[in-house]
Amino acid sequence: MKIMKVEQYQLRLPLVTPFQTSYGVLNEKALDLLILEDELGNQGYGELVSFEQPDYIEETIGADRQLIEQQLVPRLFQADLQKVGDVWSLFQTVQGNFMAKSALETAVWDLFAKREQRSLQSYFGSHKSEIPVGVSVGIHATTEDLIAQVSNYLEQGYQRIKVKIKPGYDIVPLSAIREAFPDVPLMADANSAYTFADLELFKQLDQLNLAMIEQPFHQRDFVDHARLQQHLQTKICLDENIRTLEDVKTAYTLGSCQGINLKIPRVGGITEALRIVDFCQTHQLLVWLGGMFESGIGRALNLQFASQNIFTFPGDISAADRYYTADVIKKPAKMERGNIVVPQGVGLGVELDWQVIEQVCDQKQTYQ
Ligand code: OSB
Ligand code: MG
Repeated sequence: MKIMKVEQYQLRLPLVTPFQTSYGVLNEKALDLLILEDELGNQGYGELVSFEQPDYIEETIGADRQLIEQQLVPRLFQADLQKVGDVWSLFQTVQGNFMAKSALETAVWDLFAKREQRSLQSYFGSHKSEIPVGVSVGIHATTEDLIAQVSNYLEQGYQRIKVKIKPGYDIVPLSAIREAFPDVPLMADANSAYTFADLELFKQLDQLNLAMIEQPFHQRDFVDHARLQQHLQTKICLDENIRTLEDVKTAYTLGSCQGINLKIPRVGGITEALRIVDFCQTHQLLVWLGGMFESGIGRALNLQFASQNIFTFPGDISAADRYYTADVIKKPAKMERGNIVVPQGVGLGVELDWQVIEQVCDQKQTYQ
């Protein structure tokens, strides 16, 4: 397969409600839609999910756009892709920049699936038609607001609540939720905001019957996460730390965590994500699918990927209306009784909504 053309639409989607984490507040999400075209005129879709600020990880959407133009697209144009895994090898000479690679790599997977007239999930050997989902709840001004929001999500049917924490906003809001909802699968996500000096706080959180505590410490730390895990019954789950299979091996070997929040873009695409799933399966390490406030394109990918049997813990894959007022695809994802249906059809199984795309598009690039 030859890639003949790449179109990149730079979009801005306003959030339904601001999302606050230990990094700051997000009011709207910048994201790029990538459309790859092969020599037969098939199109594959990818989403560039990186943020404008280099806080979650070091990548930014600005730097990723440059890398896509200067390094990745030229490699794609030179290649003759025989099989879907070839694009992973093609990008191996570019270090890091996982989300940039993923935007193109996942679009190539969609292209192959469309050429071969099959769904993306068929490549993963999965047949599940719907998957259980949870919701990630941002930092709120008051505990009352937080409880009201959690209660609203639970009424909608979400099967698991994840709450963002930061120093000074942790044990009080989490205890309040636990008291109000004693049996709800509940977890906390610190987005790297603490250090081992906060051990006593984590021992308190350990009493709340949390499903997991996500990413308590620094994004490159494996050693202190391992020390912390030894003091806790609650599973530590790593997010920011995990960019490659090698990171998973390090975490597993050192005992830095007992769960992995796997995000396809954060590990550079589907091929690396599959390698990680395989390792987790072999070593019985809990893995579940996280999110990056994707639009309908990235969410369709997440739904296809999360339809594998290994994903039993509800992912951070919420309905489109939890994130945005309008989506870039027709038939945006809906949640019913805590589940979202995996899009059917070839490839990602989605149809673009050009009316919305044109409304929210700042700029378009074409490479050919
Ligand atoms: O840390 O998991 C995270 C969103 C953006 C960046 C990082 C994270 C998150 C979430 C929400 O927690 C995930 C989602 O619902 O898309
Ligand atoms: Mg996280």
